[in-house]
Amino acid sequence: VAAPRDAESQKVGAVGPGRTSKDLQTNACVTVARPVPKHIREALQNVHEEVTLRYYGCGLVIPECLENCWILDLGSGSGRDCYALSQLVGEKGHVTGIDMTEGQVEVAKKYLDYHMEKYGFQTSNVTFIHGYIEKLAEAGIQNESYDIVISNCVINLVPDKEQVLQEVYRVLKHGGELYFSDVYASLELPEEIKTHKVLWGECLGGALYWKDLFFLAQKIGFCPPRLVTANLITIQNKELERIIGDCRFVSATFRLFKLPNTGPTERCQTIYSGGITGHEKQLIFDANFIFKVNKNTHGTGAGRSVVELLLDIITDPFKLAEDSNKKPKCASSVAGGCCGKKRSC
Ligand SMILES: C[S@@+](CC[C@H](N)C(=O)[O-])C[C@H]1O[C@@H](n2cnc3c(N)ncnc32)[C@H](O)[C@@H]1O
Ligand SMILES: *[C@@H]1O[C@H](CO)[C@@H](O)[C@H](O)[C@H]1NC(C)=O
Ligand SMILES: CC(=O)N[C@H]1CO[C@H](CO)[C@@H](O)[C@@H]1O
Repeated sequence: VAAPRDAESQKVGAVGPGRTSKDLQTNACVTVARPVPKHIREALQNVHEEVTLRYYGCGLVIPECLENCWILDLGSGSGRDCYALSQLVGEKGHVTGIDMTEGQVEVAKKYLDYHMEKYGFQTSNVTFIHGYIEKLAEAGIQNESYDIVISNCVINLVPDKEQVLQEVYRVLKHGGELYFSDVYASLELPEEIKTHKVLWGECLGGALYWKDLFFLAQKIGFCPPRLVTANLITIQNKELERIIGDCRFVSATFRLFKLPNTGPTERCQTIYSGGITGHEKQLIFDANFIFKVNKNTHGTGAGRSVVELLLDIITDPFKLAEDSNKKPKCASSVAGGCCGKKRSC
C-alpha cells in the first residue's frame, strides 16, 4: 500500500479510504467492487503527471464501448478523465470538459498538445470549456449532442442538482447515459451540515440524500438509476464527526439512461455475445447484472419492470458498500475516496 503522495492528501477532514496512512491501515483496500480492465489502466497511466496529481474525483467514470463516442465531462477539473477517455473514443470520437474554475481549465488546456502527440492524433479530440454545468446552454452545448455524460465528484458541489440533471437530459442523445460518481448522504442533511464551509469543501455538505437521486431521475424522465459501485467514506476528524452525527456518506457510481419508456416490461433474457474491448468474457453492467459471454442473463432492459422488482436488486449504495466491506478486496488504485488523492493498493 502506497503512502499518500503529497501534503494535500494529509489534510485533515473528511477523507475517502486511503487519505492518510492511518486510514490505509484501517479500511483501505476494502472498497473496490471490481477490477479495472487493462486498457483503462493503460489509458490512465498515459495521462500527464501534473494532470493526474490534480485529480480530485471519487470513482472511475469510464463506461464500456466508447469507440467514436461524444463524451461530455461535467466539472472536468485538470482533465484527467477527459484525457483518459480521449484515447478510448479514438480519433473519430470527441471529449469535452467543462469546469467553472479558470485555473483548472488552464492546467487542462496546457497539456492538449502533449496528449495529442502522445496518442498520435492529428488533431486534438478534446476541448475544455470554462463554464457552469447547470448552464450548459450558455456554454453552447446543444440538445442531444452527446452519447455519454460523465462527472466525477462534482454534482455535490452544485446547489441546484435538479438543474444539472435537467441539463444533462437535454444534451444527451436518446439512448445515451450519464455515468457518474458522486458523494451521497444516508439522510436528508440538516442545515448545520449543508452550510458548514469545511464540509461543503470536502464534498460532504452538498451530498444528495441517495433516495433523492431516484426521485429526481424519475421527475426528469431518466430510467431508474443503476447502481454500479459504492464505497463508504470515513471521517477522521473528531470535530467534524460531532457535527455529522448519525449521518453517513458514501461515494457511489450510478448510470442514468435516457431511453423511451417502452422497454420490455416482462421478464426477458439477454445474451452477451462478447466483442467489447476489455470485457471479452463478461460485461459488468452494474452491481446487479453481469452478462457472461454466451450465457443467459435474466432481467430486463435498462427500464425497470415489475418482474425485476421481484428480483433482489440493490439500489441502496450504503447496502452495497457494506456488502463489499464484508469481502475485502484490493484490486485497483483508482476507486474509493473523494475530493482527494488516490491511494494505490
Ligand atoms: C472535486 S473536483 C473534481 C474534478 C474532476 N472531476 C476530477 O475528478 O479531478 C470538483 C470540480 O468541480 C468544479 N465545479 C464545481 N461546481 C461547478 C459548477 N457549478 N460548474 C462547473 N464546474 C463546477 C470545480 O471547479 C472542480 O474543478
Ligand atoms: C432543446 O431542448 C429543450 C428542452 O428539452 C427545448 O425546450 C428546446 O426547444 C430545445 N431546443 C431546440 C433548438 O430544439
Ligand atoms: C469529433 C472530432 O472532433 N473528431 C476529429 C478527431 O480528430 C480527427 C483528426 O485526427 C478529425 O478528423 C476528426 O474530425
